[in-house]
Amino acid sequence: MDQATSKTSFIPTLCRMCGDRCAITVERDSAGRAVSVDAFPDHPRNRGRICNKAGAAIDVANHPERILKPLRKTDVGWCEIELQTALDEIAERIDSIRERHGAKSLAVWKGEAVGFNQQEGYARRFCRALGSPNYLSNDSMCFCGRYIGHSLVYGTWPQADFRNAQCILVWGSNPPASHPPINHAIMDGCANGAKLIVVDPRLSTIARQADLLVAPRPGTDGALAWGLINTLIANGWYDRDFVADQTLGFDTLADYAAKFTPAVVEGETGVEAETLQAMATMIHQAAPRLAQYVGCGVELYDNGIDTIRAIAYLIGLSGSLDVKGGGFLPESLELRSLMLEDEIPLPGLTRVDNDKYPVLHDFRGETQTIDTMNAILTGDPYPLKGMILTGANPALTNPNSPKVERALAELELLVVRELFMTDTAELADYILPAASFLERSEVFCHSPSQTVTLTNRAFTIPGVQDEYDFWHDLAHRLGHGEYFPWQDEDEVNAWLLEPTGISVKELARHPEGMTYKPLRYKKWSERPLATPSGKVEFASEYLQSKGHSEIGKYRPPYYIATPEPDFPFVLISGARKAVYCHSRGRNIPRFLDILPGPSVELHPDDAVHLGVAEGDRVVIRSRNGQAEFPVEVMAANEIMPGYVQATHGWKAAANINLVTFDDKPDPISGFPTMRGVPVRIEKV
Ligand SMILES: Nc1nc2c(c(=O)[nH]1)N[C@H]1C(S)=C(S)[C@@H](COP(=O)(O)OP(=O)(O)OC[C@H]3O[C@@H](n4cnc5c(=O)[nH]c(N)nc54)[C@H](O)[C@@H]3O)O[C@H]1N2
Ligand SMILES: Nc1nc2c(c(=O)[nH]1)N[C@H]1C(S)=C(S)[C@@H](COP(=O)(O)OP(=O)(O)OC[C@H]3O[C@@H](n4cnc5c(=O)[nH]c(N)nc54)[C@H](O)[C@@H]3O)O[C@H]1N2
Ligand code: SF4
Ligand SMILES: [Mo]
Repeated sequence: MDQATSKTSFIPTLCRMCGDRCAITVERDSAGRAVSVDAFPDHPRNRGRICNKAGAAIDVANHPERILKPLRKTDVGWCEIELQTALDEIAERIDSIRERHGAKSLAVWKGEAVGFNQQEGYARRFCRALGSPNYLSNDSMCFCGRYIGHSLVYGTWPQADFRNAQCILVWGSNPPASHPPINHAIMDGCANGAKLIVVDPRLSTIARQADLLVAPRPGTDGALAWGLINTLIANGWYDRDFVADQTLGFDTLADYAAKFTPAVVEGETGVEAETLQAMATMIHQAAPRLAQYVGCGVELYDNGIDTIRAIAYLIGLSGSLDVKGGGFLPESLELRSLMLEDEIPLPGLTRVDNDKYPVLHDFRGETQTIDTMNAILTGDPYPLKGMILTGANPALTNPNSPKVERALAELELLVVRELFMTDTAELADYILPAASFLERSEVFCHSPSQTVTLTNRAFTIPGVQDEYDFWHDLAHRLGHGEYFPWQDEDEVNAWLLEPTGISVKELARHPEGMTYKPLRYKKWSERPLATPSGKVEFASEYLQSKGHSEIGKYRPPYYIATPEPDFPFVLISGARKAVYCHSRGRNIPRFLDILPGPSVELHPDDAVHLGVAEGDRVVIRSRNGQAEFPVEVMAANEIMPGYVQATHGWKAAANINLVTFDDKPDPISGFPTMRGVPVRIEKV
């Protein structure tokens, strides 16, 4: 590491061991090495608290297995090459593919680990500059479902104002493991008097804290949400003025909801009438101070978007849109955009997913990764030949891993930017050493608090490029230098900030973040929402025009609609644990101390029937494939009989995505069925 100084220094920045971006301080020793991480005392995101993953940023940065030299695959294995040579060769091969197959035959894939906004912006910008419509990301199965589901109704995703709420309603999320700062906000809200309702088929950590725990059968939350809508409307427990003035489609909503009587809801979800009534009563009593949060627990079913739409309606009905303690509509900072969507519109270019998901494309401008795998293998609708992938490990994280591996191996050119040798990197033609988040500097907006913060580079390693330097150098080699005119990320930061009136210098003086706009509520009374009509759209003509139902109707999830008798159990995959992020961190000793290995969670009755005890190995088999896990026998109230849970990200036989499949997607977003997978459990 360079930047050696004579003394120890402390660099404030934002953590990115997960996406939550808590404010931290990194201690750098006199040799320029990052040696410890502590909480930055005063930032609205985390208010001086960090989780047990943050400290491991140091272990990642200084890890002995880090890739520090570019690697080229040869017949006899990996061979180290110079960075400039690697970039020259990659550029030549991209050029050759582009000449033979056109720019659209190239794709860029950005994963969860590099983050969103600015880092995503570089990847998107490069892809556009190249002239390809095929920008791919982990958002093919994360976040977009919730973003689209809410945006269809409100124009954006309202942010739950937990601390000022009177009722907090959490669906399919376990923030103590997945979003510690959100958990702190929820706990603060509860300490301030809010009641907490958690909807989760498992007794998760947050579910244990709930005043009311609601456990529907997995994938049936839509029916529960419609039951609530029906109860609220039937009792007159909704905000009539808000509904009359600000919404469209209430009658359609009310007509459809009427079907969801308590008996129908119970039949579909298993949630009893009294629980439904208690939930509706708590929502009514708290309204409009209802802070609702939807996690990725409901997103990865084949009915995900419509479920999320149905849940989202509760914000409008309770009149909690953009009120204190409700669903806040953040205002953004007018940063410049890196996207190049206006400059390079790419008219007439079909995406390699055959434009199958126009709603995903309209809202997110990305190609569905699931269909991209098929396109690579079949050449339909056209051949995809080259890919640059950064910050992702889809060989473990996308469903149907064997197919993902086959597809990525089929590419004529795969370039992977990585810190470590991963299952995906193994498939590459070139692996380029990537900077960790401590080696980058970017402008970051935290929208719920409307603050902007500059992240600071804690150190750099010679020869290890940050994301910007990489895209810059490659773009210049390919004749697109005009789109990457800035020398480094510091210059990008200045350019992005220019229209805002906030300078980099000023921002650097405020590691606690600068408020860019004071929080204001009920902005819908002054200006239209970002929906086509400017109103809250309970019914969406736009969605109807794309061939979908105008309201978020309930469809039972795949495993209920299409039972597979040979696979009597139902797998819910991916519940987050307090350490690890997806496939990351399995080489970090302090994480392995906390959670040494994978497990599949089983109900005790199921364990008895299967004749297995704690620690026994079982095979989890679906019609797609199989994985092998040690058993974790849960308490009877922790998981429903007949359902099993296994977290993703483990390698080899414990990769649960050997079991998940990719052929039953949500029809609106293309999100795969990562939960609600029919499986069989067999003792090894
Ligand atoms: N430590 C750690 N933190 C992370 C991550 C990580 O890998 N590790 N990943 C990050 C990322 S990218 C994401 S997207 C978030 C995701 O984090 P969350 O949004 O919190 O989602 P999950 O942890 O996947 O699932 C939360 C809960 O959903 C429940 N669930 C499953 N099916 C259903 C259902 O049908 N209905 C309901 N109501 N609940 C259901 C599960 O039982 C589980 O308890 O976490 C982020 N934070
Ligand atoms: N079965 C199942 N599968 C799931 C899920 C589930 O719930 N169930 N959840 C899904 C969700 S929500 C998501 S978001 C995806 C995430 O899936 P991915 O986007 O594949 O994320 P990771 O597995 O974290 O892979 C990130 C890779 O980037 C590398 N890396 C770390 N830091 C950096 C960096 O700074 N720069 C670069 N260039 N690389 C870096 C890491 O070493 C790691 O190999 O997984 C999904 N997969
Ligand atoms: S929750 Fe933990 S890992 Fe995530 S950003 Fe905050 S401190 Fe880092
Ligand atoms: Mo995610």
